[in-house]
Amino acid sequence: MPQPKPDENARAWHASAASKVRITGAKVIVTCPGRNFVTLKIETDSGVYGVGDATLNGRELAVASYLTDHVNDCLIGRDAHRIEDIWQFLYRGAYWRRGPVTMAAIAAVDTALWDIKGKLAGLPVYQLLGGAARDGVMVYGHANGADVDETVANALHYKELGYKAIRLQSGVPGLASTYGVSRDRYFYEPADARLPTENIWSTEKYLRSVPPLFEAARKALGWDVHLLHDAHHRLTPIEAGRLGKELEPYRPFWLEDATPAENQANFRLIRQHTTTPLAVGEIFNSIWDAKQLIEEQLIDYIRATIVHAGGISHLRKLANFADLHNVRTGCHGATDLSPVCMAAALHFDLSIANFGVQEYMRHTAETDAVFPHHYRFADGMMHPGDAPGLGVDIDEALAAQYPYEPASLPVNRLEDGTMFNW
Ligand code: GCO
Ligand code: MG
Repeated sequence: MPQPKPDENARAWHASAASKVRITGAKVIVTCPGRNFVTLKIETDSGVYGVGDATLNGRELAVASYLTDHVNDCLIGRDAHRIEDIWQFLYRGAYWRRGPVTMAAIAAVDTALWDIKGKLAGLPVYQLLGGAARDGVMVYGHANGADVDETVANALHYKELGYKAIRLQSGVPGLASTYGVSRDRYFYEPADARLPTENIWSTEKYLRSVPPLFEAARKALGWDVHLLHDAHHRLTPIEAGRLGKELEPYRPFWLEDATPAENQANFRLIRQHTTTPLAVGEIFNSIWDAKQLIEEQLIDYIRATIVHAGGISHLRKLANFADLHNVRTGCHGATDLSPVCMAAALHFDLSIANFGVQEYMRHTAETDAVFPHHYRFADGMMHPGDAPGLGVDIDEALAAQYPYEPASLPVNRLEDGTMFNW
């Protein structure tokens, strides 16, 4: 066989340009069907388009502007197939790396491009990611209530619905309001007012309230269901160590966000005192936020998610790194992450080796109508469905009927007025 001459090689290589799918448009859609969502829609000359979630709770318009003012024009003319190249262009090319606004914007582009690639291939995205590594995705639901009895009654209801994993959050005696405790059984929405509401917090009262909640829950629910709890960054490491130790007899699946994690070494102290599994990372936006936590095996579950941590591409990298260190995933899935993120998360969860659990809070009927989707829930498990791409869409005409409404997350003060963690 004669070797091809260099110029023939070059021609063959350039011929692949014919398979390019050019991006012809990118637009941001902001809608508020009960709460604000930011969606990026990328269009191509093939007629196929893709969608990506860009919602950053309470800071929605910052990401919308980042995309509209700094990203969308750069996408026009690029080959939509080159997901990694576009990711690197937006990450390295920005000079200003990381941060929730930048990474949510990159996530939206990345997610929309995976959607496009799936639609062009005629395959659901999980097939492009290596195929299903399990039959379905175990999700946890939120049982909460004003007191222990109400929380346990709600947990029983979730068990009847088939949930295999349930998060327990209860009102704290002596405190007027508690994070994670909603007015509605299914729809928890922390962004509750135009400007931040100021709540009062007492760690002492809280710490007294959690072990009795778990004791009552185990009595009522038995041992065949996973129980989870979120401390929402309210504890010091030593307080978290104590709570973890006190919960050990009830075998919690995890204690979430025990302490703030800017200082990753915080978790060493917690680990020295308890074998309760630890989860953290819903506010992380990059693999670098979790490097030490993972390398030193200071956590058991990483909660970073598609929309806030650079999309499917970056989250896969993070999950693969975590897998080397026995850390599993437990992606954030509160209602402020749109159904577009939920769909992407389910494709990701289904395909990775070290999946742990997926948070699932049902969206309102208004939100579901704006974002028609193929994912489904049955017996405590979810599946993204087999539609090509992500299997989720945005009804733009309906979205336009719900204009943006400013809304903020509350803030917290200690009983003496000291500003505290939300
Ligand atoms: C969770 C989270 C939420 C967040 C909310 C903030 O575990 O689901 O802690 O309750 O507070 O998503 O945007
Ligand atoms: Mg949380």
